[in-house]
Amino acid sequence: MLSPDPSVPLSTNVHLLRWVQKMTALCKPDRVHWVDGSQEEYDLLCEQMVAAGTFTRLNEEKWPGCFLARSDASDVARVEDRTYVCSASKDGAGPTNNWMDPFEMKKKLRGLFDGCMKGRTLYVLPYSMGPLGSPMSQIGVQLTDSAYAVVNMRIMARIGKPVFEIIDTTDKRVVPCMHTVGAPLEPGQKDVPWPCNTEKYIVHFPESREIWSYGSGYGGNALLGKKCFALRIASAMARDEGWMAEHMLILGVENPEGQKTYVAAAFPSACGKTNFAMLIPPKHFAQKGWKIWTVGDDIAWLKPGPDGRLYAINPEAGFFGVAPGTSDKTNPNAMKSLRKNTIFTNVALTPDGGVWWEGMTDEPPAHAIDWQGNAWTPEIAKATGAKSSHPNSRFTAPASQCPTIDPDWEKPEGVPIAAIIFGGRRATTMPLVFQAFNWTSGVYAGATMGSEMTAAAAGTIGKVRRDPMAMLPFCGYNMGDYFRHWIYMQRTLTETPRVFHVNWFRKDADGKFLWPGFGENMRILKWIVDRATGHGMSKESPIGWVPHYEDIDWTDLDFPKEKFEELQRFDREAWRQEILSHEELFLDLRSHLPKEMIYERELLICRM
Ligand code: TSX
Ligand code: MN
Repeated sequence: MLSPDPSVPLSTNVHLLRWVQKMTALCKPDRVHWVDGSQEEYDLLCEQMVAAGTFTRLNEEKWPGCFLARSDASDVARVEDRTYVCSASKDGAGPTNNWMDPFEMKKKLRGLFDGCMKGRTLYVLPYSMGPLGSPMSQIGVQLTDSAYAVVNMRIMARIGKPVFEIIDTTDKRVVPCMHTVGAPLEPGQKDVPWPCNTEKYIVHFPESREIWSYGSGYGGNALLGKKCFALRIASAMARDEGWMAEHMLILGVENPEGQKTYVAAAFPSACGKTNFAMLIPPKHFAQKGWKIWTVGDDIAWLKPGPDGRLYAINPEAGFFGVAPGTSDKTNPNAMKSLRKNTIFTNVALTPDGGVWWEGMTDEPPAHAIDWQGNAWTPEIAKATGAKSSHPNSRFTAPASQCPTIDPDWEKPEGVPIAAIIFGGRRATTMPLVFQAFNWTSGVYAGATMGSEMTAAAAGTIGKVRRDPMAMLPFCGYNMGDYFRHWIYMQRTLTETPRVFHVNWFRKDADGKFLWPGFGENMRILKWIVDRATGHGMSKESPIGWVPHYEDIDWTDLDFPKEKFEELQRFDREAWRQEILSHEELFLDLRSHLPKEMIYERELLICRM
């Protein structure tokens, strides 16, 4: 039940109470609201946002419990150039992070936060990343003036009273998270539907384990449990404590005998990570009894278990997925997950009170209201190129609504990981699949992974953007030290996961995709699981173990051997270039690069 007076503290922890008091004095909100996490509270906040024009309630019959939010046109994505890792030394953050002296930054932030919540409500939002009470979970408390952040966090994390109880009854450390949209209201000033500030700061203090976010209400800038905590702060905690915080999906592959093998996979953006996490096996596999179970689609926390294997939890409770391109064809399980109790941001509104986005259906609606609130028709789109939905528009949906959610997805000890998959979007060079020779060569494969830029500025198309382990924007410390931590993890494990690299996006000479992808990826996944469990066959190549044509189950797919050989072809000239560009990455990271990375590169050169 919702408390009649939400200003009454829901915790007795003196440190928490003192901090809230101090931050309230700094931010000067009109009201303080302790978030209990109840359905009534959620409904009330959504109702208030409907009244304020932030939310539109969707058609209750077709989209029960769903809302649409339109953000300010300038507040639509993470802001990497405004994201800081403020470790004690610049070296600690490394060359791939923005850095400022922590004392200077604190001073700057205190100035910005002084009076930043005038006219607004300060919400005290406690959350657990990971299942409540799991030994692998972590607790944060976000102070925010954004009701949008509160209701999204209720889907993405475990929040409210049970978390206050953990804070009050255990000595678990709490990560303090400050968030404001940076738009105080003068007395009598009318609010806008999406308040934000043109000045933005997303700041992490990895030593004191704090997050301060100023000026944005969108996604990763505002839902501080996700990228800020579960990746940037958690990666620094993990380094210190001997575990790993990774930008990875987790899925379980169940074979016809009922045995489940779990894999974790890291891909750069625009590779279809959410689609892969919810993969639907081809008919023949399904009929034989193969099943894919989803544990998570974005973040994995991995820790050595008592048996010396690596165990993973999904620290999140929902999916914050990119809407455009999601359809009953590309990802039916995502579509079923978002049919109810979902918050949509920056997609189009249809006349019947539903939502639509590019790629949702073959046939666009005849009329819609676009993400900026303007009339949109397919004719206007044809003439002007106007998109109905922002390319970074999102759905926030409860993971529990996914038809393939793994029965063990909230197991406190996590699930054992047998294989780690890296990948990228590469038109050339990279084969469909290879298995690294060992843990260290697998770390090398992850460290050097990348994607080709698709629609970037002129001249950059086809250029590989390196994104080590898909962590470039999310590592809370020096990337060179991060590679060392990966290598070091082997010492704490009696069984390391096998490491693989995949590329669903290799093209032929005519620029056509060689591989059908999507559900057909199951065939590759089966080989990966066969290899990781010690059954599958393979042959040696200069870059790793690769399947023979016969090692893949091709039932019901007309995929000739010649085409497979083209997909897997080792192009010596292309690999020369590839290895040279690895050196470019290593030059940037040279001061902290572990020598194993240099040795692996030398070995690769020798095998060529
Ligand atoms: O998500 C994708 N996956 C992984 C699925 C489990 N996508 C979409 C990427 C954008 C987010 C893919 N696109 C995949 C893929 O495996 N492969 C491709 C490339 C591709 C696109 C269209 C076709 C084939 C390949 N169409 C036909 O073959 C008809
Ligand atoms: Mn992500």
